[in-house]
Amino acid sequence: MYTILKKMIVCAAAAVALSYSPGACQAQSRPNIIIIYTDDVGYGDVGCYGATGVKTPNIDALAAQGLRFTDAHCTAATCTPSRVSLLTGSYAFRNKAAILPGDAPLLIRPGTPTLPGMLQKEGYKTAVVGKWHLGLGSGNINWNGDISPGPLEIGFDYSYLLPATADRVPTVYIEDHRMVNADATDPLAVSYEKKIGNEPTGLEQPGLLRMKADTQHSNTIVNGISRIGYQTGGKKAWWKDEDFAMIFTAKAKQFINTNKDRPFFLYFSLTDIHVPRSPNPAFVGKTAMGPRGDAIVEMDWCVGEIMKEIQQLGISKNTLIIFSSDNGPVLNDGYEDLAVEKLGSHKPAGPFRGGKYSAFEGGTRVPVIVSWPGAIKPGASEAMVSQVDWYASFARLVHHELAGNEAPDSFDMLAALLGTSNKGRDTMLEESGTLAIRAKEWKYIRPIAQKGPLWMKNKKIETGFMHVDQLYNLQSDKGEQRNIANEHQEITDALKQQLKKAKQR
Ligand code: NG6
Ligand code: CA
Repeated sequence: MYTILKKMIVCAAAAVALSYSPGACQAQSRPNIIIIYTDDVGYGDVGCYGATGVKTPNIDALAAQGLRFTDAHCTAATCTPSRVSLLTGSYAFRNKAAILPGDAPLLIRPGTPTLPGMLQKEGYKTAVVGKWHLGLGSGNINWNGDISPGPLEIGFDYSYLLPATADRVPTVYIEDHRMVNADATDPLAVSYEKKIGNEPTGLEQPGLLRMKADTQHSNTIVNGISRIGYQTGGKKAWWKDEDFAMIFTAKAKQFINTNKDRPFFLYFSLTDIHVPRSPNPAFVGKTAMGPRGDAIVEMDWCVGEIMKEIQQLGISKNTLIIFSSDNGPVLNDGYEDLAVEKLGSHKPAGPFRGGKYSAFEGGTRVPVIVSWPGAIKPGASEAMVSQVDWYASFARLVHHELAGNEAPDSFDMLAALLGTSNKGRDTMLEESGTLAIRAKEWKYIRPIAQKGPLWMKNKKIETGFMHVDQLYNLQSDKGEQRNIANEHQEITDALKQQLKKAKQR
């Protein structure tokens, strides 16, 4: 009874939002869903969020036809944890998810409820194209054989992946269970422990490099760029970084095209603007900010291509696109590519303090734009929303009732995401090297055991990690400049307790 009632309410709400007749609700309220998930794009890196050093006309157009969120967050200040939360509706610290090496086993084990799996059950065709960074296989992976379990075992019907990060081996594409362009006579091997094979490394032969790198990024050289980790063999499969945007966009478009007549879910996970930044020649020199700025232009192009495809196929009104990023911005993340020198007055984190890796807002406050022409009234929203809620919100959208063990940290925020309500979360956790909790205008950052590092010297990022309590009022102090934990001891204590409770749940 409750389920039927809930469905009727959802249907009525959707009908109001969509101006569709209730009879048409079932079909129309199950739009295609495309998540465009960018890598390391900061709040201030996008035109409609105030970027000054680069133009992003396509993303701005998406925002102009949709809803632009000003207090939206990924769950963590680094990639793997944010992705775990997005795909499982669970905070990543619950299973200690951290940045993975390129040969790590699949982190989300088969059987775990996932967002794509839920949509698949509800009749959606599902795909992931682009950066994965959630591990593959079960340990000791044979890159030349069946690479499994992977996305296909946790809810995706199709996958075309960059397995970890652009700066980590293996530097090959994986399509479904197979390495693309595998060559039986030249098998690929990967190691994160020691050098294998005879390929030159950045440390040994810096003269072969087109970008200087730090020690961690100075292992096997691929395409003139040294990476984290060692690999040998499989040479026909090695990627060229300049092709990423074209290849991933083509694969994404192909999937959209094939599935245009049925509900589909595409997790389009761009590697832009993560290091090493090596955009296609079509975008080189498009900004005065060097490769980092040009990578933003490339990323914006990818968004435009997807929008164009949707329009040309005539499925705009039945397609919800949600654009965001997996963590805050970073300039030098291991390579010298002039990101620091050519920044000018551009502010990658916008008005917020810190960036990638930080407990400050710059770590997790990211652009979030939701577009669904005809269903969402264009505008901006101040609702506090988190990517961990996309699971439960999309479940509501497709009338899926969550089981007890499904998406445990995910709240239904569909009304906020569609703009029919301004109400976001009451509280929300932000994960970095520590944990923070937000409640309305307040933010409490939990102390770390040891002093510092407050400042990541090589990256010039303020981590926000302190050995004392931190409390900020984001309404009067957006930039988290004044720690008022001692002045407001009762709020500090209350938030500390709430954080503890949320963590234990
Ligand atoms: C870090 C790398 C950094 C980047 C990051 C992952 C070092 C010193 N730094 O460990 O360059 O690859 O991992 O970025 O190795 S993320 O966006 O995928 O989280
Ligand atoms: Ca990232």
